[in-house]
Amino acid sequence: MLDTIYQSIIAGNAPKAVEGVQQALEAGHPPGEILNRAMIAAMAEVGRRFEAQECFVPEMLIAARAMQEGLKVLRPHLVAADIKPVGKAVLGTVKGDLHDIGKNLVGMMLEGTGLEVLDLGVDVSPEQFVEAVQEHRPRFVGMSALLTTTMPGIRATIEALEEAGLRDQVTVMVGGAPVTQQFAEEVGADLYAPDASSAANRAKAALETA
Ligand code: B1M
Repeated sequence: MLDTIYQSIIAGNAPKAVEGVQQALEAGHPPGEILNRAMIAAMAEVGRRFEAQECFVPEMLIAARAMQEGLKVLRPHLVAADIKPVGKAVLGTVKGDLHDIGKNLVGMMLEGTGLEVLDLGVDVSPEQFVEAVQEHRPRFVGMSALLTTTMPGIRATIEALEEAGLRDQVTVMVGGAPVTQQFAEEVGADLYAPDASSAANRAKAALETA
């Protein structure tokens, strides 16, 4: 069953991926297992094939769409429904970067900790992050970058928050495939997380020590 989801995502077959997720949930597979063992594993395989030039951008795009459709079904099962917001998080993929699958997962997992997540989407400029912080006064600002060329957007956003006098009021969390703990420290982020579940755990820990 998990293999059906895995193969459907790689093949970019969204209806079959959705059906697979529904069936796996009905069969009692834990949502985290469906996510990690079938869905994230499929995207990792798509990435490997792309690197090996065994598939190209269109295939990557339809695989991503199948993953997103499957995630819509899985989402309510990943997010605990009855948790009241313990604070707000503004989240976005940095300027010039259109990758949002990982960011969306991080958003869902943060919601699972009880945070209210304000998702600014993709291609978010430093100015848009600053405006959102001014408007919503969140506890966390989360930035995702998937391209080495867009990683400088994280530093630029932290600098823009400093210039606006907002840096001390927020906990900045960063992540994305090319982002590392070392990079996070270099640009002055508060938290780095390698994946969505550790993003949630680190946000939770930060809330508990506040
Ligand atoms: Co793109 N792409 N892509 N792509 N793409 C990568 C990132 C790449 C590594 C593929 C490769 O070459 N092997 C490569 C980047 C190389 C580099 O910079 N080093 C690449 C490239 C080159 C490109 C284009 C330039 C291709 C082109 O047009 N020639 C182009 C750029 C477009 C742009 O953004 N301006 C492009 C386009 C695309 C698509 C649009 C086709 C599609 C994105 C669709 C979408 O997101 N809606 C796409 C995809 C799907 C990928 C790969 C295959 C998969 C990314 C993904 O969704 N992974 C990717 C290869 C790979 O990563 N192996 C690749 C699954 C997701 C669950 O993982 O996003 O890493 P990830 O998120 C994780 C963690 O990183 C972390 O938690 C998440 C969940 O566990 N995390 C955070 C993420 N954000 C976080 C934030 C946090 C904390 C943790 O705190 C706030």
